[in-house]
Amino acid sequence: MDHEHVREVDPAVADALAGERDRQEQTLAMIASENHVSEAVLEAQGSVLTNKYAEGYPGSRYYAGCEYADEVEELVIERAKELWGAEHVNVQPHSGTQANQAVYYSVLEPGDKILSLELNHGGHLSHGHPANFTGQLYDVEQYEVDPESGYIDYEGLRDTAESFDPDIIVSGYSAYPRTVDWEEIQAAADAVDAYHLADIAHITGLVAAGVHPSPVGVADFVTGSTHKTIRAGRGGIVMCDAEFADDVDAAVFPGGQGGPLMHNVAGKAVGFKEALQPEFEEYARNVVDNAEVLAETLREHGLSLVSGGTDNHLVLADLRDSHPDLSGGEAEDALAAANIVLNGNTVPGETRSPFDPSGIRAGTAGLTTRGFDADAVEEVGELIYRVVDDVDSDDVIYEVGERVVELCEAHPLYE
Ligand code: DSN
Repeated sequence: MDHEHVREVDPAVADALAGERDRQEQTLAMIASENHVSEAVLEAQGSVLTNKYAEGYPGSRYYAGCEYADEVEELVIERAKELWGAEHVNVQPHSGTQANQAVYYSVLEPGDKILSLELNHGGHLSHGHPANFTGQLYDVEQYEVDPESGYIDYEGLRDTAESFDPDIIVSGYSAYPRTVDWEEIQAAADAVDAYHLADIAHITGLVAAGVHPSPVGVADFVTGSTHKTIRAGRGGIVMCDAEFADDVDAAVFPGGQGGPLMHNVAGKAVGFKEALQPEFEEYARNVVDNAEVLAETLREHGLSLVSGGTDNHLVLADLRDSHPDLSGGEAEDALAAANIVLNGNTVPGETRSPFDPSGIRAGTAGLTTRGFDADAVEEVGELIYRVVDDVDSDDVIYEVGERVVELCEAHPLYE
């Protein structure tokens, strides 16, 4: 991975790529939506398939020369069906947001109604935020987490569904640390004759490995991204029952996208093959166990966690109780200076701005890929707390940063 060809043509970009590689090697990737793919996935994504236009679907393309593109796309579809058990899969969405876009486009008209979780409560921009096309094209109402427990307020969701009468209910979240009760949300959708979209972008790998219940076969549509807990490189995916297959396919192409990014589709093929190996289940279990260790360590130091802990790959700490004068943005900056990369995040009942929110969100998918075990994650939790508790101390940031580099060197990424 020395990018010698890039260096020959473009030293500035080669330097940036080398810098990014070093950054990833020497820092802890704890942004809950990030992970590290294998060199095999990197190779597939950097392959000659970037040259190929393959508008259409396997066996029915608009251009000649698609025999290898067909082969790859058919493999991804087959593997995705095996991983998640869906009747129909579209593997062409460029991202999770474009997978969601395809679902909306397949069954909604502009002005139709979406019921989704509020962004500050763990939702996602593409679920109806005013700054996103969904908030502008559709009529959006939102449900929340219970302010006391931090768990989805399923009763409130049902009540809002009854009064709002949505055309689609969106479940699946970006900053929700707990198991989702898909059946409960499906029942709320059934009661008002609405579709149900479960966006499992964050937990795609956990669902594939069976360490989180699956919404496939429960919700009408399931979307995901392929680069988070599933480690198959950048991209999105839509799964649905056979009855929606044609509409979803038409909504992806030609409805919302042109030619698929076939090199990314190849990355999905390789990543999904890796996820079908028995060791992936162990990986996913370790991700969840490590998140629990992280939650416990932060809790022991007195940090308030939204919902009190975690069932999945992420923890969300609300700093307002333990450190009322510290914003999530300040914590993020101090931690980044100490080589721990996570993000400031809004929390339920947010009182600051989204640009400088009250919480921090941390995930364990990347660390687990590097082989961090419970003891190492506990130490990382201690280091996070040291920085959060003393963001103005250059000495603490220096010492923690040095220790993080040692931990990273003991868990190399790309040999
Ligand atoms: N930006 C991603 C996240 O961090 O959750 C979701 O798209």
